[in-house]
Formats: sequence, structure tokens, C-alpha cells
Amino acid sequence: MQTSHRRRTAVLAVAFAFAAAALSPAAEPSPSPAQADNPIIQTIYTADPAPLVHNGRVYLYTGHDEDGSTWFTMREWRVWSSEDMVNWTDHGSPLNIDTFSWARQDAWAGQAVERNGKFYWYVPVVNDATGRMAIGVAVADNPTGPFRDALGRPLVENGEIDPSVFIDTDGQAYLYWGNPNLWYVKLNADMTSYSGGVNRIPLTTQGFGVRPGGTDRPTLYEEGPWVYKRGSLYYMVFAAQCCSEHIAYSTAPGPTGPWTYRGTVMPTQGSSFTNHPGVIDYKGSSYFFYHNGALPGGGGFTRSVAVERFTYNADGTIPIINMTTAGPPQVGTLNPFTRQEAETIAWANGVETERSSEGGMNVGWIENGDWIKVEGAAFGSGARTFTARVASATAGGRIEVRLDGPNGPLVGTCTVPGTGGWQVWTNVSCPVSGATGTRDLHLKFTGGGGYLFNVNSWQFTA
Ligand code: FUB
Repeated sequence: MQTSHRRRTAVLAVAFAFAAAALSPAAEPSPSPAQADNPIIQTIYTADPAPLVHNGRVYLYTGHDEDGSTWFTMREWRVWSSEDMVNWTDHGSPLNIDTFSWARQDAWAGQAVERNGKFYWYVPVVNDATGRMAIGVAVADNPTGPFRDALGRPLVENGEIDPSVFIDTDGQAYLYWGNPNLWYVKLNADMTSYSGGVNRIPLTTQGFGVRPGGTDRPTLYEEGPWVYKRGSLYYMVFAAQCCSEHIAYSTAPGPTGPWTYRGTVMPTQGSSFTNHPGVIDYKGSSYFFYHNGALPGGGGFTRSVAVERFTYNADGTIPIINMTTAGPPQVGTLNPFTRQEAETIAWANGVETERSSEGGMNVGWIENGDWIKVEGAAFGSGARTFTARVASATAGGRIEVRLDGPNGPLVGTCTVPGTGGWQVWTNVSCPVSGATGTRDLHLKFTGGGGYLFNVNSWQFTA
């Protein structure tokens, strides 16, 4: 797997060589040290967030902007999860263009939902037979997949994009989508068929605001609908007024309208000319997900998903939400005395992730000085040892266990040996002294030149 990175780097080099000189493709993300938590993911570019709360955990479904993209070059979707809104676990890519035998390209903005123990992920892709955008539906038995094509054909196709799925309190499910129009179907209980035909939502200025500039689109509605219900009020949050987009919203007394325009949610910010909303409630707070171009090399085609906490106004309206680098506060703490996946990360500096031979993902492409931050580890009265599951096809290196920052207090150092392969795993342990209270854990990787080792998981003992 390590070689795939080198291959990817080589592909990038070829792409660079062929790129027109006027175009300057973005480099792969390699964020400089920061204590921010936004964007959520630093190891790849992500776009089009679709959060889902399930069994006390937030699952975040995203697209993946390829490194160096100069268009919406997207071949796969990705899944992440968190139970504290700051440390996010990488679940890799359980769905890609090839999952749909009939699809050609464009793994663009989708949304997943759970019904009767199955997870349905609605996504737009180009139908190879027609060359038009169509909506496919994939199904899985758990939120991280693997997902399979539920139908073997599009669920619906009219050349438009960005499906948003919503199950009403009476059990009726709806699928909304559209750019430049806005559509919905009433999904049947199987979630893979619909009744009542394809319905067009009238884009009136009363419903979706007035677009300045007298374009052929009279309303602010552009794309990316996100529909949900709060109390008895239905919300449609959407990307507005291309380009650059901002986020706006409308409300209605029912799932099919009539919609009333309510105003801006997030102004145009963040060096990406698109934006894309996702809204959830989780553990007593409300969260707004979006994307921007905030990572190094970021921009309109190399985007990154971020999140903010917000509070509804007393009358149910949504306040203006601005992009921040801090993101929301941690909900609770992380338990360092249970096995933690190495790919559970608040901030990654220099590393990437890949599929692990032991299941899930591992952290890889570790070079001297790289580090990962795990926020709010609750050490209590103290940790005595640190154990990590590691592999190395080279000579290994060291894991420096530090607190508060990548150069913060050093409380332990584990030596990682060569193990004979990047997926040949062994445990290394070392004594720890001074890790008490709730602290931001930093695992800093040191050693010689080149790639040092991989880390699959870690755990402290009390
Ligand atoms: O990511 C590709 C497209 O860009 C999405 O489908 C739109 O919502 C916009 O974010």
C-alpha cells in the first residue's frame, strides 16, 4: 500500500507536466502546524458534507476532491465519524464510481440515511448510457459500509444533482435534488423506489429569495438542498447565488411547501466558489457543516469540510454562521485507556491514511517531524505506559508522546523497529510519566529519512 502513494505522487507529477502553464494545480494538502480543528480533515481534500447521527455517533459522508483538481474531479465518496465533534475517525471510501456499473464519473454531493437497520446513500453520478447526471442509491448494513448499488440502474434521472433525503415523522420519506431546478419524489418504504412521479418545486422569489443581477435564475436557489424538520417547521437550507455561493434557507409548514425564504445562513466566505450545507442536532447542540478552500493548496476544486456549532434563535430562525478555524468545542473527552484507532485525529500534520490489513484504516506515510493531535484525552490521575500497534518496511523510528502541542511536554518515547513490511504489525510499549488531567495528546513521529513506519492503533494503561 505504501507504494500506491509513490504511484500517486508520480501521477501527480505527470499531471503537472501536462498542465497548461497558466493553470497551477493545487498540491496535495500538507498543513503547517496549527491548533485549529477546522477544516475537519487534513489528510485529503473533502467536499459536500452530509452528516448523519446514528447510535450516539456522528457519521460524516463527504466527496473527495482529487489532489491538483482543476475541475470537480471526484471518483469516490468517504466516511468519517466522531463522538465528540473534534476527533474524527477515518473510515476510508466504502463507495465509489465503480460501485455503480452504469456510472461514468462525477462522485458529487449525496446524503445517507438509516431506515430499518439499513443505510441508504443517494448520490449523483453521470449515467454512462445517457451522459446525463442521474441519482443512484447505494445500500449497506452499517453506516461505514461497504455500500452496494441497490438497483443496478439510476433511481431517477433528469440531468440534475445533489440529492437530499429526509424521512418525516409520519414515516414518509422524500428525496429532493436539483440544479438549476428543484425537485422531489416521495420514496416508498423500501427507499429504492418512489410513487407519485417526479415533482417540481416552484422556484418563486417568495419561496427562495431574489437573485441580484437579473440572471436567468430569478431566485437565490442554486443547488445543494438539505431538508429537515424541527418541531413542526420544515427547513430547506441550500447553496445560493452562484458564484461565489453563500448558504441560505427557506421554511415551510409541510415537506412539500409552500416555502418561504428566510435569509442567509452563511455568507460567501472561505476561498471556494461553491459551498454545501449539512445540519444536525447532536448531544444537545446544533451543528452546521459546510466546505471551503482552507487547506494549503485549497480552492474551488480542492475543498475541505468544516463544522460550526450554532444555536437557533428563539423564533426558530437560523442565525448567521461564520466560518472559523477553531470549530466547535469538544463534547466530552476521549478515553486514552481504551484502544483508539490511529486514524482518530483532531489535526494531522504531514501524514496520510490507507486501508489496514487488520481492518479499518491506518496512519501511514509518516516522515520525520510529522505529528497527529488527539484532542481532550482524559488521563485522570495518570498514565503509566503507552502501547502502539506499528509496522515498518524500513528501519522504523520513534513515537514521541507529547502533551498540549507538537513541541509540548514529552511524557514518553516508544522506539519502533523495522517489522519487515508496511502491513506487518507488532506492538511497541514504553513508560509514560506526567500524563495527567485532560490534555491534547500529540503523537510526534521522529527518525531518519523517508517513510518511517505506520500506526494502526494505540492505548495507554493507567
Ligand atoms: O462537488 C461537486 C458539486 O459542487 C456538488 O454536487 C455541488 O453541490 C457543489 O458543491
